[in-house]
Amino acid sequence: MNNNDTIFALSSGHGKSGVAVIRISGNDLEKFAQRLVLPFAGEGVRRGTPGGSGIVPRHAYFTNLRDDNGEIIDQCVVIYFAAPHSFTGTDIIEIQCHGAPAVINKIFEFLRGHNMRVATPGEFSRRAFYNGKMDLTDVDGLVALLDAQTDKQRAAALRSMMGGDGAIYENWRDQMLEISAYAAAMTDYDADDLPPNISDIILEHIKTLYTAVSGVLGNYKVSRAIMCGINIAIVGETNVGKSSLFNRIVGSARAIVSDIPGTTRDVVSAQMDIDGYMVNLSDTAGLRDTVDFVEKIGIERTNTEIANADIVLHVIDATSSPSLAKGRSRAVAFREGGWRVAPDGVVEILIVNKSDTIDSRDIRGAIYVSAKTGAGISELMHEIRNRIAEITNNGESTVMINARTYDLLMTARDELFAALNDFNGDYDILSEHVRYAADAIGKILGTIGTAEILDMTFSQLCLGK
Ligand SMILES: Nc1nc2c(ncn2[C@@H]2O[C@H](COP(=O)(O)OP(=O)(O)O)[C@@H](O)[C@H]2O)c(=O)[nH]1
Ligand SMILES: [Mg+2]
Repeated sequence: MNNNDTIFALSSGHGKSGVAVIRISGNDLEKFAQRLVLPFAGEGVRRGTPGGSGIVPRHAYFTNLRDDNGEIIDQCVVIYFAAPHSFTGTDIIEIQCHGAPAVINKIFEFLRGHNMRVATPGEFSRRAFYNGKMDLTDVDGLVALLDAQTDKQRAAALRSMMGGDGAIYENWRDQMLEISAYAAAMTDYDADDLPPNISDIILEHIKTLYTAVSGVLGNYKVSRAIMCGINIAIVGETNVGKSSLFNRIVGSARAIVSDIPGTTRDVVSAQMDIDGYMVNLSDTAGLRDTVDFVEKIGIERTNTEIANADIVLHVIDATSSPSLAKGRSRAVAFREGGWRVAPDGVVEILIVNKSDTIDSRDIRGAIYVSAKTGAGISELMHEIRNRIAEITNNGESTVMINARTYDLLMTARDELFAALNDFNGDYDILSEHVRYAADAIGKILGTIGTAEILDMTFSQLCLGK
């Protein structure tokens, strides 16, 4: 891969569409851009050439795009972006053509004939990164934005892509480097020549940074819930109506509904958008003692689902007295351990299903629904919405954290902790710890980077990005 190559890619989606966008990135594209829009003999550029002979950057030219034999390939809009004012920081030409595969292929063939090659996935962003147009948190944001399915995902990704997260990290890193350098320099001075409370000042500053890093790490669960989705598992004994409830909630018949106990042996899940949040709802195998091998696997999976759940919908059967008794004692346990939060911290909503068959509503804190008639479902949805709002801090914006940044933040936090905790008057050691913390933050930004991290980040991008 050569950074001086002229590369091109289809930046819009594949398949038939009204308009397709082909992007070209290279070092000196002005002449070629002119070649695309300037008139052939006897033919003016149809619109938009504001006098003069040179091509005007960032100006939309409507043109008959011709191949080298003078044949018209398509009518296109061509825009030229001069370096460094482009997405990649290189010269860029954007061709907006009709979105037919035949047109796109023909333009590709034409570009290849001009010594250009197809870009690898993420190569445009890689150039933007190397040219200082984006840091790695911006690229992470872009990756997440292209994957965004819900409004909250879009908003969080966009903030990261537009440099919101990068600015926070940049600020921390600058402070850390400054402290580290200052501490290192102190060993050159006599204690008498330094301000008397200098160690307090430095330690206080490190403590502030430690608190800030810890705070962002504390939001990891929120960030994960927004970006990966909130996991909601429907659990309960067999035949209580879990699959029926799942179908009610999803609004489509994706789960198997039957009155033979143990029908739902595997985990069935659906993704939904609730208030802009991505929700992964899963229907699980009923929890009961069984000798059936396949069902046992299903139950094991159910337990995994519960372990990964942010919210558990615990379903009780109104037609079964043992089930109701269980619900009653569960409700009491909740009230003792904190309202509707199970002892292990997972939010649990207690649901009495088949309420169409009974009149009493005596389990305090339970939501009575009927998957059959739909009664109580809107109340349940309201409850789910409230719990989601709690889990996500009401959608308050937080730094977007992924697995990569999480590990590096942990390293930074641990180094700052060590700097504070191990301090025995040796400023060299303190300086080292803070320096390592700064390096970890530098890796988040990509200021300090290994080829593997870069490859992993950019390879998540599609062609044309
Ligand atoms: N009367 C009544 N029957 C229900 C209701 N929900 C489910 N059922 C019935 O209960 C049986 C078990 O339902 P299913 O959803 O397969 O339960 P699961 O084993 O917990 O997934 C089926 O015969 C359903 O028709 C309900 O709200 N009211
Ligand atoms: Mg089922």
